[in-house]
Amino acid sequence: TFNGTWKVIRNENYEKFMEEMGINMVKRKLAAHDNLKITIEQNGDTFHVKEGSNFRTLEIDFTMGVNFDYSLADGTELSGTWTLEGDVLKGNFKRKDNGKQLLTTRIVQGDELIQSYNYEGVDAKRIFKRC
Ligand code: MYR
Repeated sequence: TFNGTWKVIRNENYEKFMEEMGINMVKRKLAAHDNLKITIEQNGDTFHVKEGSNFRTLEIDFTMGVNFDYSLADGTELSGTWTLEGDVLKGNFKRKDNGKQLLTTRIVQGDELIQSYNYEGVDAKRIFKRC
């Protein structure tokens, strides 16, 4: 279900979320239009994700339930896990700089992939369509 290439088509409350994350206004404006594209390849418990945006391209491998490190485009470092619960990918990450939790989920609904984010009580979504 998650497999394929997805491009972001809209955001919900993402600027507020980034503000809560401490990202300055100039970066927020750029990040809201980052043309994020992700390619997901799932093989059982392991995932290979290619990420491309106006900021960078990178590739990550992770296994369900196994801790890994990930850096945001602004350099903020996270560490945590993805787990699959039913049809929902649940990400439980922590910022390394302040120990605060960042929760995220991915779900495929129809022809959309919806990624939700929660940080310090602020929720946001990014909605992707297949390329
Ligand atoms: C992946 O599966 O794409 C790699 C791991 C993603 C980790 C968590 C993503 C949280 C992204 C938060 C964006 C915050 C921007 C302020």
